[in-house]
Amino acid sequence: GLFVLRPDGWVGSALALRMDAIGELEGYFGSFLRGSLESLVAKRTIDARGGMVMPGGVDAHVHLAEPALFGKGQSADNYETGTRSAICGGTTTLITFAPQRKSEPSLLAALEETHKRAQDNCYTDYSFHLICSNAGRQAISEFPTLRSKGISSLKIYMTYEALQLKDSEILDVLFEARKNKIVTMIHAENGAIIDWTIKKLEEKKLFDPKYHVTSHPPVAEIEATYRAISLSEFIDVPILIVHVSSPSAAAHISAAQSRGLPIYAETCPQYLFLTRKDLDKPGFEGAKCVCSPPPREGSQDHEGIWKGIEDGTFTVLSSDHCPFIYEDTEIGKKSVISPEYPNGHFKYIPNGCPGVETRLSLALSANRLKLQKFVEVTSTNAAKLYGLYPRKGALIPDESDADLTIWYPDGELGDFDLKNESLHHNVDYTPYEGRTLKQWPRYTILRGEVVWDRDGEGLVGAKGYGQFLERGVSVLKGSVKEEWNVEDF
Ligand code: DUC
Ligand code: ZN
Ligand code: ZN
Ligand code: ZN
Repeated sequence: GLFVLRPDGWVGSALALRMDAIGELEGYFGSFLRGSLESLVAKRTIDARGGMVMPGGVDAHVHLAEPALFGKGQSADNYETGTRSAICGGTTTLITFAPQRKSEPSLLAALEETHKRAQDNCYTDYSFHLICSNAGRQAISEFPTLRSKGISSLKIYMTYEALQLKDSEILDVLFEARKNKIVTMIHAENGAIIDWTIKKLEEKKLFDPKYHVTSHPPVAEIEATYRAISLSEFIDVPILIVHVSSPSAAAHISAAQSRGLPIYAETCPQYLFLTRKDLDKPGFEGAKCVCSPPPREGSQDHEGIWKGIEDGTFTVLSSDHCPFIYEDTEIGKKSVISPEYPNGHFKYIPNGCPGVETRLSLALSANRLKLQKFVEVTSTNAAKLYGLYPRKGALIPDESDADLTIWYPDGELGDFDLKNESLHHNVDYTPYEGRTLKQWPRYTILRGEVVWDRDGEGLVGAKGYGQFLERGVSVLKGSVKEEWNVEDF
């Protein structure tokens, strides 16, 4: 559809717009649109004078309909409910995971299975990162085929029995990823430190949810982050460290970047807004905020992560939406409660928090980032790193889809308290219940269609409108390597 815009406000799908940076927008409208509007014929006009218009959010870390691999439990959101939740919060593109089981040698099989789950069910556009947990010969030999099917990224784990790769297997993956221009995402926590600490806590009969934090100490993340950087440097290949929670881990990343290495990093709202105290609640309540890595100590850690976003250490701010129903005693977080463990046992609590719908609003309401930086880390950079740019993450004439999020200017909406009942995921809680927000998207637009109209009917998108996106290679500087001199290996 064609939209029309008014000066100082808005953007239309068929129009030429260049906007990596919201900061450029006002000037742009001023010079480009003024005077040219009258000639446009539109199906619909939205007056967004004074509003903030941004490319739709790109959330590159979302778990939907995955089998239980991080503890017990089962994903609360499928492709329908997860993508629905996303558009209501201003996100128009998701990159979710296609998980390979250790017992399954093929990555392509995992890809096909995941396609079936998503097909015709999505409200957002979408793609997949393959989770590689069996890095045997077959999986490795499939990298070129993955590329031909539009997949240009993988995730691997340095922890979790069901997923963990040995360092030698990580090298196998990185070596082949380099040849195929694939970006490897790494869950960097030292599995042995975690397992050892869990054993010690169990010996002392310490099972409450808060011990999840004790069992995932910062040093586990710091050590694994440094090791991942070393392995990447050895192979000379780009990696992205996912869900970084600890400023000391971020310091290793920043030092590596200063040496010119293609090390990218991601953080998530839980590391900006939650602390270990959110897990230290009476009874089982703390289970709501069990995720890995866990929320850290307090405001100093939050400050360190915000600074890392501001100074460019972090490339992307993703949700790591990994949803589990709290009250469900069969497959939800409460499935780990038993007569033996009346407050549950932390090691069985499924790891993950919901957050695909609240990511943009939380970050924008914090009023901390320059708008340009906000757009970069929540949309543009993910599109660039994962091969979706400039179709996504930007508004460039003839090249970008008309994916937009429109916000009221600061203060116009007034403060309001976040309530789970206003969200659209299939989860019975949000870790951010009761938090005061200042921003919520007024409209979300996907390929020229309004899919979220906050002050109108709310959700107006259609299930199945979302399309699978074939991705190319990263366009971030230094992230695609030239051929090696083969004698080097
Ligand atoms: N890692 C994730 O990326 N998501 C949820 C749990 C985990 O450990
Ligand atoms: Zn992870
Ligand atoms: Zn994890
Ligand atoms: Zn995750």
